Amino acid sequence: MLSSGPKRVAAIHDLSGFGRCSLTVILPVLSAMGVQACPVPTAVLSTHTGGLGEVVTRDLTDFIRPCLEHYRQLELSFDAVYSGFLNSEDQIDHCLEFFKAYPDSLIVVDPVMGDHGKAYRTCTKQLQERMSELVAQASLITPNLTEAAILLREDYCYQPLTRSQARSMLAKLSEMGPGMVVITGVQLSTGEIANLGYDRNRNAYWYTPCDQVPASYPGTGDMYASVLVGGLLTGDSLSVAMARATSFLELAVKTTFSYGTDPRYGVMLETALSWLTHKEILKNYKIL
Ligand code: PXL
Repeated sequence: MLSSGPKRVAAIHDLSGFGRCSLTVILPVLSAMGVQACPVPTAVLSTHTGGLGEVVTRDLTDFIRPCLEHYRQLELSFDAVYSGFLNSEDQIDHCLEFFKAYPDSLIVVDPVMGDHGKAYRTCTKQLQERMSELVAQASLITPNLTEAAILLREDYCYQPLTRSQARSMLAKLSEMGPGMVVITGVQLSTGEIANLGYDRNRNAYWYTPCDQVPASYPGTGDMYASVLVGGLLTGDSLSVAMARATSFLELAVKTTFSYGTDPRYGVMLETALSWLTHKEILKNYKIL
């Protein structure tokens, strides 16, 4: 059978002009992987909110519903609907409408709420509480450890996780709805920092260890999740998509660190992007 062409994703995220996060990294990553990304911006910001001063913001809550209506009129289909940073509680309802409109698509929820044990200042308690409604509809979620704790209504764990604690956290998140769960940036008691994955259909647990540098960059979660989405839509299994995303982030982060740039400016996506056009299968995952 002839291919129907590139897969198409509706990407519901904010557009932060400077600082390399959200749509400014998600669009190039998906394009480089041969996937068509259609942005549905939730807000426009001058920069991300991670320490670059007073951010200029325009909320786009009232854009999402008419945007979906237009796509419906056009009878557009999407292979995936992928949500991330939301700017208001009402945007939860609008994402739910998007998900409902495309029941056969891969629903990916990156529950962007915080990092390093703390919620972002834009992420209200109400938004945190309602994020589980999106998670319940998702095929795949990609929280970091902070967001996983918020979703599970647990305290953030500063101690390294044992393998059985890691597996239990993945399984509990999966019980909230999604068949695939990936948790990023987890310190394991083996001494490794890793991304963890669970595929409920197969009852399989994976992890992909990664080298760390002593710096933290915004937008890495967005890059990681978009490589996962691109991989899954172009034939990767979950563990191979995780290996691809982890290797790419390692390359981008280590390259950036070597230049000693201001971490708030994000990772040098531009220098790393061409690596994503390689199609070889990666297998540097381990069984958790
Ligand atoms: O990368 C997550 C993210 C997305 N959007 C905005 C942010 C952040 C993280 O700081 O500030 C606006």
